[in-house]
Amino acid sequence: MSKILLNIINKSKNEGKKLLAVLIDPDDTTPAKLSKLVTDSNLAGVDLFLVGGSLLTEGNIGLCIEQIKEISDKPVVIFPGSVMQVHSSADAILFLSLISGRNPELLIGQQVQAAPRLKEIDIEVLPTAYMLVNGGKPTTASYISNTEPIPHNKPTIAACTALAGEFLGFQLLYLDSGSGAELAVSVEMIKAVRKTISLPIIVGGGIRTTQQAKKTLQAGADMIVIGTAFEENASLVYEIAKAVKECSLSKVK
Ligand code: 1GP
Repeated sequence: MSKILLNIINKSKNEGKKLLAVLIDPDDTTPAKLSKLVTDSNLAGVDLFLVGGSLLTEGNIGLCIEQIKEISDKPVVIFPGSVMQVHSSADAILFLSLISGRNPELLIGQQVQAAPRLKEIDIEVLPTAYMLVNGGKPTTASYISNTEPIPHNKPTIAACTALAGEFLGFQLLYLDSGSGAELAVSVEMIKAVRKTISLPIIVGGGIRTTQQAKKTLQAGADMIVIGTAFEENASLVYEIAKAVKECSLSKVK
């Protein structure tokens, strides 16, 4: 299996180039909204698209990926809420294990079911240690996963969990306070995790402003993921993408 995207992410991290991912939940979009967001994202210079959701009801992930690919040549990566979201039209999948939780189904159960299908369709598999962090209110992710998120003000728990993920051999670490979180992952928590591990760190959940995006990247995130704020206002992608580039430049200097 290829490692194209993983190599790009690692190279970006080593060069201090920060990345912006736009999250699209197939349930929360329409063809017209998606077309605008993908077009704006392309023009703004985002790095990749994530597609998926903790719970999909009406949205069709396959159609959504295909529509993105008609407009953009940026990588499209599945961010799966369950094994049902595996789809062959994507470039890659975040192969998540929910290591902040103690639900065996999301630590290894779904992965066993997905593995033979992933081998068959041959998309890039990105082994990702996924950690849910309390974002101030229950999110679909915390409810559906039936797990307790890491308390918002416990950076040490996050750092120890992340280190265990690195020792277990995951290639990426994703700190997420859940879609639409009131509180984004704190600067203190990101710094503690950054100090402890050397894996690329992805941070998402509740990032709505340029300032928050910058704070998150300056604290040590290598990639940020934004969904809700762009669903509400696609044009925001221009200023956030600019801020991400500025953070990259300041790191390179
Ligand atoms: C959720 O990290 C993502 O899993 C993005 O969250 O929708 O709050 O931007 P938002």
